[in-house]
Amino acid sequence: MVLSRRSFSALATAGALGLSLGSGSAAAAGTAPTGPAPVPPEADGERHTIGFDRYSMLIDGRRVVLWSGEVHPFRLPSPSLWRDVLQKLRAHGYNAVSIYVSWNYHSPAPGRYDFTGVRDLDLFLRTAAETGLYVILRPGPYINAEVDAGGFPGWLTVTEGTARTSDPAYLRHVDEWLTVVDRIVARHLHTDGGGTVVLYQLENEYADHVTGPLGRDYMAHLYAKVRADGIDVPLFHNDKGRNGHWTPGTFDTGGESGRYLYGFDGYPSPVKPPPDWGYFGVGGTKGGSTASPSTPGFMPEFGGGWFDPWGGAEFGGKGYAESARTRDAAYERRFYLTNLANGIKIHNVYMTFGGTSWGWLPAPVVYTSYDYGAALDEARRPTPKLVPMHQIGQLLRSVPDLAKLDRAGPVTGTDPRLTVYPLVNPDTGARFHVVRNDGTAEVTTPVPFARLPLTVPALDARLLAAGILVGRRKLAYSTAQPMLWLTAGRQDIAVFTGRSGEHTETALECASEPTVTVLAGDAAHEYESGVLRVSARLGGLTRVLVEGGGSSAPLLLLLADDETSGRLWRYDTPSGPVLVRGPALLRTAALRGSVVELTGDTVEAAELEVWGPRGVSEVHWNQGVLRTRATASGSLRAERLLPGVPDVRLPALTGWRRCEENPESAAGFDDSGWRVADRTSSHSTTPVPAGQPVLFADDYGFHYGDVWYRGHFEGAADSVSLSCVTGTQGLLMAWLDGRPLGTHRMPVPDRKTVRQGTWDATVTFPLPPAERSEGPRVLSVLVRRMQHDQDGKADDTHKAARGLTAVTFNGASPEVTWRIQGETAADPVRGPLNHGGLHGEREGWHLPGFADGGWKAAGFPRAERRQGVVWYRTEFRLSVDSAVDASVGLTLTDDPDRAYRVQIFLNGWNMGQYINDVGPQHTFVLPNGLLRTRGSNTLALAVLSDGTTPSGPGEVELTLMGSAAGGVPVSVVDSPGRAAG
Ligand code: IPT
Repeated sequence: MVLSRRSFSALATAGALGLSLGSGSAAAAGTAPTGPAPVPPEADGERHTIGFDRYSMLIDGRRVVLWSGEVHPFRLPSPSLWRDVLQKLRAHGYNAVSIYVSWNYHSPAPGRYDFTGVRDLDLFLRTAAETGLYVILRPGPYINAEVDAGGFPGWLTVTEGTARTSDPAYLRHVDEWLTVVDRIVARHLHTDGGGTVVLYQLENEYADHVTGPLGRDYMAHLYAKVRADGIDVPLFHNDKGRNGHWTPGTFDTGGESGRYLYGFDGYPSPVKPPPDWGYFGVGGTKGGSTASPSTPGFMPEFGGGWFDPWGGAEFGGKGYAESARTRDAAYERRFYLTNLANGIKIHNVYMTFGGTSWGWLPAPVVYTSYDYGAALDEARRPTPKLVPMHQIGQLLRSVPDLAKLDRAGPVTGTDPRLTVYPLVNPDTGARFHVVRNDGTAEVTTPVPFARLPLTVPALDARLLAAGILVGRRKLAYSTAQPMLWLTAGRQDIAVFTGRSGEHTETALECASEPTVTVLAGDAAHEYESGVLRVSARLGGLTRVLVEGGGSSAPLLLLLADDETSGRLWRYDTPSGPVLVRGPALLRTAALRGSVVELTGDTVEAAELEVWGPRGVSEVHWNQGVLRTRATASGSLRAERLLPGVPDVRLPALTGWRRCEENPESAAGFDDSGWRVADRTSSHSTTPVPAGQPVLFADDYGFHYGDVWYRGHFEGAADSVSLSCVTGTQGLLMAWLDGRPLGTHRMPVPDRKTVRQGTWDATVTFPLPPAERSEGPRVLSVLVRRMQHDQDGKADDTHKAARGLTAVTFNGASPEVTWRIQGETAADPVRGPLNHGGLHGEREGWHLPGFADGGWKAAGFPRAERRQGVVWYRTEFRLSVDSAVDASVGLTLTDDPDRAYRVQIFLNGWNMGQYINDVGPQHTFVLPNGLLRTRGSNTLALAVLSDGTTPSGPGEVELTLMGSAAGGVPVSVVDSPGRAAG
């Protein structure tokens, strides 16, 4: 008989529990089976039911707690690296990934959609399925997400109709977008085994003031549209807080019920105690499930960090190290365990990998890095924040009792400084306590069931369990947090964790006295009245082997401190689970006969120890055969350490060549090919000034980056007043007949103004007396637009103008003909957000292969005073070992008083904007794939300086942000040069 992967695991599960389940009977009966979680999902071509009840999602009738991390494919423009990030999620215990799809990233113009190359959504969804992760899909149409216009395409900012309402003019565009997205998504739904998409979000944090008909009809329209497109998984919306907005029944779902979930987002302050939104499930009093009693607790976004604004510590921005510090590993334990205690069973951490808002993607409120202080940093490196995620994620996978919890009666006798949430699984009787310390002093407390007291460090939390199965035995209780259990060969293995140095007590029910061997570490044990108590001080890995005592199978008890637990990797293969200890990451494990083939990463030299199914006798690591020996723990252990990562040497950047631009400022520049700015009306929310043409760049099809204006007039004037709207950090610079008039920069926002500012200004430049005589004149203006505002409140704020808005001459009223020039057609490979309208960008100076032979050699640092734009280009070669995953960044540093900014192009890709006197970002990630780690690369820097100070660049160097031996194979991302572009 040939067993499919799924029926094999069902049988294995039934066997492990000593039950006699017929294959598939649990799913068929619609009951929720207990036992270890099923193997990770895959695109298996089989039908699956995806439902839910008030406790959790039910996939094929089986309870699943979704433990998800938010990742934005558009913030990692190198498709090979998607696999790296997704493998890191899976390895660390996540079973799902949540993604936004950003409309603007895929659509350069109405009716034009691109899902190829770095935009290959199909590939991302395939990779997620291959990695064994469920997918939560969030295609907007509005996403917010700190991206330009909250994800709306530039072209949508000039269309009629009120966005985010049922206005038919807007819905026409929305339908076009959803049609193309849904066509791809429909191939990856888990319902028919095409992929692993199990949930789909409509809109995003839709404002409460639109709960009237315009909003309700809009939501109903989206629901109907998505269903009509064949999306048959449950749909949901993310309420901005636990407000009870957009719960089932609040808008028309076409007569369907039970296929729409209520979800709400939470970004609580990390310096206050975690909020109780009330319990989802049975029991509990306030809030919680009262909003939506028949759907499970669902947080589509829970803050795992926070975004950082421009400006450095003295302004709003504190840098991402600060986001990671205030929402550290202990924050995760306190807040996420509280969420679980409140019945949240679909839990998505925003962000888990933040990535990079490259090009003109970032909304004005953020700079290029979107590191977010997330568990995986912008350079894809695991941070210590992954450890609690790993512990909790593995726990949810191993202990299905956690998927159905009711509040239990109160616990008495614990220290009142602790908050205790008692929970019980009504079917299995398993009990859990989430114990949290919101104080700044460590608390040691008696706990009712244990002999040893429990210590909870300051500002920390833990989960205690009693009555769960660990392999073929039952846990009476433990003061250490259970992490996982599995069966490997003839023995069961159970892992418990806690902080290093803690005294823990773990008690197992044993019908008779077992034989106990302490194989490693500091542990003592005693047996009394049917209970074996093992007390251990956590440090490294304590190993206790329990044999006999009424069970046929030995149990290896592993007590791991945090650091060690982060080096324990469970991987479920079709032939059974594998547990690996030692390396920095386990990516995959596969069994071929007696060989277990492992792939993964090391940073330092590391031990390797493997527990696998019966019959495994040989271990391969990253394709190499290891010599191993069998241990008393029932594992195979490599005789030698796995090597760490070899040194990675990066070259100095030399051979720079320099070229000045902005010919547009010169009187004689030929602008006859430019668009005449002669429109008289606009759909913008910014009023068109009386008697003046529309100057808003978007109205002429220029949506991103810099835009030039040339105003031709005759006659004398004393001064000119220029009004512009730019978004934070925008600027305007002007010339009259090639002579600089000056620059106006938006002030660096402070903490208060960063969000509310409209970032408009009017600046008056006196005209030089020599230029006041009659005669043809040209006023040239360059506006660095930052991006469009987001539309978080659904009041069309993304339609605020960008660019010049009005120009008034003083002392004369000449007739002016305005011509405008912004970006050229969207780059067919790099997409619409890659370049703006600088002369160099229009001429391809940023692209590889551009003939810069005529440019002059130049060295850094530089100190020249000039209003305008200067470009620098160089090439560099890398030869990073292909077995090394190096994370490389470009770092710019200079005297912070120098007023200039740099647009950074790597092989033609716009990797972000550096503002020397604003900050805080100095290092820009250059993702592998865009970066040729074995070959030649082109760097181009477009330096914009206002001429008030000497301008750099100062130091420009490559930085190694981290490295690991291992990684994933990386394909070079197509980076066409001038000829092909
Ligand atoms: C929530 C958005 O849904 C999400 O897109 C992102 O912008 C996030 O905030 C902040 O990074 S909105 C919520 C904070 C009101």
